[in-house]
Amino acid sequence: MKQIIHTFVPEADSAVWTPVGQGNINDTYRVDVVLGGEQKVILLQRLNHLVFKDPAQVMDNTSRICAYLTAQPDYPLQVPSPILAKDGSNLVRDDQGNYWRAFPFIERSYTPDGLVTPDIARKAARAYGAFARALRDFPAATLAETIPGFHDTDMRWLAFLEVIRQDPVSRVGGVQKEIDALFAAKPLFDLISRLKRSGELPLRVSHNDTKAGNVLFSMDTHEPLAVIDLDTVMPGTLLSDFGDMVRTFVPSLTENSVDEPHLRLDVLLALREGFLSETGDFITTSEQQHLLTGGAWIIGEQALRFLTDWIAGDVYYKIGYPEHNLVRARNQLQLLAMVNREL
Ligand code: GN1
Ligand code: MG
Repeated sequence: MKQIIHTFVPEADSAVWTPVGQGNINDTYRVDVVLGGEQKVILLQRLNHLVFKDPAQVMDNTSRICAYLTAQPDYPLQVPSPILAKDGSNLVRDDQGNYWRAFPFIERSYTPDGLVTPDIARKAARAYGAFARALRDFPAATLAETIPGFHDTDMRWLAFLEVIRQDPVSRVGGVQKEIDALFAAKPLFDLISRLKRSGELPLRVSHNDTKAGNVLFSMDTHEPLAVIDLDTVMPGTLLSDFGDMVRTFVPSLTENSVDEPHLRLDVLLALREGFLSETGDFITTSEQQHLLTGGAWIIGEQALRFLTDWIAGDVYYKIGYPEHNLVRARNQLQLLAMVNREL
């Protein structure tokens, strides 16, 4: 750790690091360093290169997006651009082959955790909307796909069928009900594919991880300070970003809960209002009309992803206990049923 910290802050006299965040993929640390008597804080992160197979590509996307946002005079949020190592690179490899990058640590900030209020939801959706707005003329197709086929549900469907066929750890027998529920969601996935193919959903810069935890808020004003976690910024559709907000903000319980969540309609309305306040004047009618379909799609796709990982033997998501992926898959399926019933 000391060696890595030193490549990003060569003059550091001493450093203390503490794990932060609850990401399922990367490992994140707050690092407090002392530099000639002065305190400095950076955010150090190990990028999971089993998930992001081309870490340099991730950093290239991130740097381009940060530079573009920084150059937009009316982008209302801070842009935490990567800190360069002493050799000028934005990515450092350690002796074990791990990849590390660093960002400025935004002090007196927090990410909303647990149940967010309609007010926080509205503000977060406005922040993601501002992000989409600032990037609306960015040439989306020139960004790398840091995880190929990330929201290509057709591709994820084929992977699901394949893992069911292989049943590598004999779990298929125990989840027939869940598998059936996903088959029932196939028409929804097909509808999204049709909308993408027809061009009704234009290709846009998409954040792809628009949960509450990826907006930094000020402890003082409780206003958004920055949109963070640009690893999955890729060419995509606007629907998946709104959809992931619906998936993560609207339920009364998190994706890790064993109890049945309910939908909070006041939060849904707040999300819509916040997002459209920034995007309403440039998105297409079809995008507007299908915002809720985006919610159902991303919830269904997340159920598909968790169930695939459960059947595969927990190879992708970090798990906290043996049944974690199954619990998450069931939770998302309950949510999907509720969205279909109530919205
Ligand atoms: C992963 O690591 P985290 O929590 O930011 C995943 C998201 C999922 C989420 C589900 C690169 O995000 O797509 O929606 O878990 N990120 C990746 O909790 O797969
Ligand atoms: Mg993430």
